[in-house]
Amino acid sequence: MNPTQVSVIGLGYIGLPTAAVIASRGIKVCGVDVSRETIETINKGEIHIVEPDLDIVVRGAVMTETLRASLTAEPSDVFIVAVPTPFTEDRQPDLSYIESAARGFASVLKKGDLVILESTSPVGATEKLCQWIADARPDLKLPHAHAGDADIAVAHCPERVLPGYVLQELVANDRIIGGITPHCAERARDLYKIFVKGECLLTTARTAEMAKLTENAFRDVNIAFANELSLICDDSDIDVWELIRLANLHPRVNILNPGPGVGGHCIAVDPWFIVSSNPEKARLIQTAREVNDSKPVHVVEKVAAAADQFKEPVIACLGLAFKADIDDLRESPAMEICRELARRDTGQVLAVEPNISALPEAYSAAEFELTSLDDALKRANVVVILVDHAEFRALDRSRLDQMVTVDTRGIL
Ligand code: SAJ
Repeated sequence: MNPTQVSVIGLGYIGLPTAAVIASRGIKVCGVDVSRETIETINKGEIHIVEPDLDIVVRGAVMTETLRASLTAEPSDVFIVAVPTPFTEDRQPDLSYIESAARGFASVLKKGDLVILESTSPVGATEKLCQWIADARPDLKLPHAHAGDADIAVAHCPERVLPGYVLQELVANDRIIGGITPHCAERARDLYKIFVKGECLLTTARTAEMAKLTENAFRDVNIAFANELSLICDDSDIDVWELIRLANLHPRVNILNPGPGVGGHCIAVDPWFIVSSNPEKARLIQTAREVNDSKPVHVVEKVAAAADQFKEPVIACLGLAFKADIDDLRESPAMEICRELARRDTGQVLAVEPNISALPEAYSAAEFELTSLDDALKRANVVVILVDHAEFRALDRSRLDQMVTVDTRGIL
């Protein structure tokens, strides 16, 4: 039987599309967020993030009154938690957003409800979530302590969608569903079956937590390999892009792309959750993180050397987002590089980011100018490709003829 109402806690890059897709299946969805601005935007049928086609789905769901956003949690049959899980300064997982989300909806929980944690989490976080709920609601039996006769079902179902393809992947991807008990996993599967066309694979909460971390650590290690190659090639006067193209012709070799570093809120963060839980054994995973984190410094040095050729260097940095065709600046190496170039006084730094109209507040003190592609190309003598956005891939190469270029994405 379909739930009467689903609540999605956290209306960011994962929560909002999830809420909208469930609402598009005719189920009433209450989206909960701590930001009044986000709530007001969504309730107008608009969105606060860039994700292809999401605006259409949200507008449709709000107009048909299946989706509503609110600052406070309401009674529902299902609560999906999709809040951030950053790390602290010493690279330990920070679960405070999950804890405060749990305290926020615990008061409206009733017997028979299902709670799903979608946020990427270190192993053991779903059990902690159970305990936070139990602390707030001693009248309810949670499955970590009452396997046989729990009042609430709790499961971890990590999100696995790729920014830029979220709406397709939410429906098409297989889902790993880890229950605190097998019954919890079955309850969560019934929910996902409403909108997921991929397979729903049931396991324990701990395995599901580790599976998500493993997927992102796998990608991080592979990108680190490509980034390490790019550093070696720079020293050996070899074109890394040509090298990788040739090596990838081998039937069992598939090297990823080097870049300016690894950004985003997932791959640059999640491997640390494995490292922090077992630093002695997670040696390769830690080294990969360090290789990828060191890449922006190498790019800055390369750009500084290029700028040195000019008396008055004007550096156009193309792209600020953490990857192509999105607006997300979180942990973006491009942003880090622009800021460092400006900080070092390497020259005048112009940044071009076609997916944003202004720098978000957190970056408003940045010492560089945000401008259009046309303006930047008119003024610059050094051009740095930091993101392979469609606008830059389509650039007429002859416009760069008179300039020194540093291409971190291999698009020129
Ligand atoms: N990058 C490279 N070279 C590559 C591929 C990526 O430098 O060959 C860089 C990107 O430019 C970006 C970073 O890595 O800065 C991460 O980009 P991504 O496209 O690899 O991944 P995300 O962070 O957008 O999404 C990942 C996905 N995980 C995997 O592919 C294993 C996605 O499926 C997850 O849902 C998401 O993390 C998440 O939320 O965890």
